[in-house]
Amino acid sequence: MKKVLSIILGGGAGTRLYPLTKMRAKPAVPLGGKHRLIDIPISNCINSDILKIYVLTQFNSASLNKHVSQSYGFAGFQQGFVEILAAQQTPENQEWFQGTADAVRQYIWLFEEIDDVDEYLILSGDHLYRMDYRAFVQHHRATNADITLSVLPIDEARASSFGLMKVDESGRITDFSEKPKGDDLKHMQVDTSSLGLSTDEAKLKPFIASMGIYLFKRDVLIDLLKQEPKYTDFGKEIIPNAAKDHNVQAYLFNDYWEDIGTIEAFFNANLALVRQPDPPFSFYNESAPIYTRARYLPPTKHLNCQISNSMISEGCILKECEISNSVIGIRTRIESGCVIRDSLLMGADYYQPNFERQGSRDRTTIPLGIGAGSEIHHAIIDKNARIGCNVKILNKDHVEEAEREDEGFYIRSGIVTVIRNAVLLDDTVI
Ligand code: ADQ
Ligand code: ADP
Repeated sequence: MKKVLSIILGGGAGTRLYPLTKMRAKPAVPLGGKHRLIDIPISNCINSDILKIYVLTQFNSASLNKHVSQSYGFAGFQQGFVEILAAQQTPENQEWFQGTADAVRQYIWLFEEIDDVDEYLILSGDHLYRMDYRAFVQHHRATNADITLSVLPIDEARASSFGLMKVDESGRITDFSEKPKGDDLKHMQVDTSSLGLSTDEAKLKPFIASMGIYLFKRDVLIDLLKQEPKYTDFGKEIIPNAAKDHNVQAYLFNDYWEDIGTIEAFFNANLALVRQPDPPFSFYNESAPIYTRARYLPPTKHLNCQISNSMISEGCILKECEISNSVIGIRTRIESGCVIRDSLLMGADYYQPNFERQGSRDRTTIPLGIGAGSEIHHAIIDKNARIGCNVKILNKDHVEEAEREDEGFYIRSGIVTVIRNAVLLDDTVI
């Protein structure tokens, strides 16, 4: 695995996860209470012995740099590194990354310079899954592939959001179509029992989808990016064209994998962590842990709370509240009489001194956390939010989409998302 260099696509404009990406790069979006999105692919790499890792991001953010430098020092890992590469303007290039392939192309001069690399592993920064890339790399080498895609069978309802393909008996991809619709979608339907699915499973999932995870032979990636400078995207251009005249192989990954690049998918994946009895993804796996920054936070205090089916991160102070089916992030403070249901609270980046929490209450002095008597249902509360007393976040009018940035929140797919650092005054009702 020493000969594999990993390149993580950390995000474009970040519109689909907005407003979580309002004040941070996408890889720094908090996940599951104490992690961040970028911890997933980096941990999968480390657990697969792939220790040379670059993260490409459209813009740099203090929280991303701090998180990566403080989490992945790699003192104990020989020759390993995790480095962030942000899009930058140069005399030759006046533009930001135009797409996934363009992002890689703009730094190809750097990737070429890394000695002793046989393959480039391209990963996405917004997927939730646990994968041992070693089996994937071995499959690529065994089939002498130019490119290998990690793939999974998928149902018709979701098929058109993915790159779909046809494969021959040898596993070679003979046709690839990026997010086809209508007749083009029908044309990509296949018998997935050839992948080893049972007849019933194959009926339910008659499409083979790309997970957006690619392994390239070193020279193949360099040549493809240099030959066609106008190809800016892997899924739209590079992969479909390469499938015509290269050995592009499919590697089946039949396990939990979720693209969590939209608010709805992100929210559902977070809440799925507390699903009973079998959550589809678990952070509780000692053989392949998901790493993050060590923060040395104190344990959480529960003062007469009723908590069910929830994950409570470290360093919280929870007073006489009711929490169910929720994920509660680090340093969250919840005051008396609150009810939190089916929600994701991201917590806070810092503690507020007690003298600041007390005293007269106006817009600027509402303390961090959730004020007494508040009720939150089916919502995301981003970090450092200050929710007043008796606030109700229920989406009472069943709004699907709303942009109320000046009032501190968005509604996307019916999920209220309170923006980072937002202040909601006492008695606000959403
Ligand atoms: P999408 O996920 O729709 O489809 P895209 O939006 O290009 O593809 O994103 C792929 C990854 O690259 C994401 O992690 C994204 O954040 C990141 N990214 C996008 N633009 C970037 C940029 N300019 N700079 C850095 N990173 C960027 C892709 C494939 C499909 C496949 C799905 C699986 O194209 O074929 O089925 O992934 O989710
Ligand atoms: P995390 O534990 O989530 O990784 P950090 O400690 O990295 O959080 O802090 C995240 C952000 O919060 C940083 O940008 C940091 O500067 C900011 N921050 C930390 N302490 C304070 C504070 N007391 N007031 C305002 N911002 C703070």
